[in-house]
Amino acid sequence: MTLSIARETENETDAGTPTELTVTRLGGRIGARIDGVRLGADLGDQTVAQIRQALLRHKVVFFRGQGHLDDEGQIAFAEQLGTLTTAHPTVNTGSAHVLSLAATQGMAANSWHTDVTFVDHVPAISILRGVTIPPYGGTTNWANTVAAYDALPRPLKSLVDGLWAVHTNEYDYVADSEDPESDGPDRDALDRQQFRSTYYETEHPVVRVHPETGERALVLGHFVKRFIGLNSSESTAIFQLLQNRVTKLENTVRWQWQQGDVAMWDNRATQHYAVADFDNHRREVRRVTLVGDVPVGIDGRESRVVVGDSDAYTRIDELIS
Ligand SMILES: O=C(O)CCC(=O)C(=O)O
Ligand SMILES: [Fe+2]
Repeated sequence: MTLSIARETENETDAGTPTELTVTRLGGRIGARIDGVRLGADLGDQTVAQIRQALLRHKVVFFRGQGHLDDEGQIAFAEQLGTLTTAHPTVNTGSAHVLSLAATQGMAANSWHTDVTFVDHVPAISILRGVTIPPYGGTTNWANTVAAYDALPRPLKSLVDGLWAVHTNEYDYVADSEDPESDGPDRDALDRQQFRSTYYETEHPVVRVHPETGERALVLGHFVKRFIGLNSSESTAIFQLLQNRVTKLENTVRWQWQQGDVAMWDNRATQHYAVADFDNHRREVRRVTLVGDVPVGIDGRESRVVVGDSDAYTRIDELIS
């Protein structure tokens, strides 16, 4: 099958015709805005292929003006790109597939992470819809973990190429908090308890080979507990060193949300961080995720579950039956 290539512009002067999908780069290493498409069901194979191609290339893509979408529309769009996971392995969202992240007092996602890396089938793609956007702040940042790997000097590549990490959902929310004493309003505390209600632990290679592009990406983020074979102080030092590489500003893009925006990221090639700088304003974004492959390291070895059965989350039973 031949795919028609989405027209790509380096700047916003080349707007294209209204019906034509255009991809406008937002930075040298990550991020593009896609215009000219109204998201929803029945986009057609060609449009879906163009969106996927832009996503694989730019790692995170943004769509403005999708305020017509409700949960069903978001799901219908997502299903054209893959199989939906359930909303979350542990958090009861009241919805089969949609995870609502609503906050008036900061949020739990203001720390660099890749979504749900504590299971083996790490989601491939996350699609986030801006429902209620505060008057200021509340931006989200993404970092390109393929570019971060590529930019490593040879000695650091040698270090990570054979390194494995243990990921768990026992993420320490107060570890990086500006005010750990006052952290944890009741609602948040409840969410965190639920987040950890079932314990998951999975070993992933620190460098995975992307199943669609063949690129090498770093698999890190805040669910990393330690590195296999290193003690905790060595783990902390190496983790910090590598995270500093991933989150270098040149490697990131920052999105200023408007209501009705949709952000879609390749969760196999990015980390992200939502900035909790919107005071007591309301902010709600809603997320769906698509089932991903089990990561594979450079030597062909697959990630390994240590604790927890996430088959219901990744709906593996339904996929193979
Ligand atoms: O609130 C946001 O912008 C992002 C939250 C997040 O980490 C996610 O949706 O996976
Ligand atoms: Fe996230």
